[in-house]
Amino acid sequence: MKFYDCRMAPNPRRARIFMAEKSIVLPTIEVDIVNGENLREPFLTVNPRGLLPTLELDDGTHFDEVMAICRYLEELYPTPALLGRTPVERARVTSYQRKAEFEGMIAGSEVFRNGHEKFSVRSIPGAPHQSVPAIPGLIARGHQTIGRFHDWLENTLSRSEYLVGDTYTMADITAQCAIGFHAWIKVEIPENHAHTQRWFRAVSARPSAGA
Ligand SMILES: N[C@@H](CCC(=O)N[C@@H](CS)C(=O)NCC(=O)O)C(=O)O
Repeated sequence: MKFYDCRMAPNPRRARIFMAEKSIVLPTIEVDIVNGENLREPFLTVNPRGLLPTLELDDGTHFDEVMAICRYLEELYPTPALLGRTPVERARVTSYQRKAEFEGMIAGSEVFRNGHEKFSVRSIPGAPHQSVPAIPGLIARGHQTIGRFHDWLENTLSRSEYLVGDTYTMADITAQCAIGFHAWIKVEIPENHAHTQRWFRAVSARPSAGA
């Protein structure tokens, strides 16, 4: 297997933390998004969507999407389980991971890309041949969605150590990467969200956070 990565980008980081938690070490190819390496050959042959991260299997199969990569790796390396240990836990991890992805990661991307001149004609990542121009109104919507994300985190973390009970899971990974990404748009965890602050200190202290 080979892992196509971009060190500075938030979505590849989700997969890197997941792999670090499981001590999975894969040959890695760095693709420079800032200089548009993902939007030209040879990378477009690997992933015509132009998106990172991407996983390549030994038989040449490629796929992208963080959750597809993590689900595949969870089957090959089940311990520690990061997608849930029981049917109920798996359902909750799926649900909470998706909330963190949608209201944290994607809302951050909405704010960042619709307000940055570099993305004025390419507000949606990847796919150079299917560019979507920026829509400035989405910046305000993104900020409101991040507000909901913060409230949901605080409420959930007031009841448990991690997002899904007492075990660190993929839901935490996506949420912590979303908060890290929000630094790019100068958005922080609200000061009075003590449960989220406590949780963020703990997840950031895990060795995998530096992956
Ligand atoms: N939903 C995708 C998101 C992937 C994504 O947006 N990746 C960004 C890096 S964080 C990217 O490839 N950007 C390329 C670009 O901006 O052209 C996933 O979960 O893998």
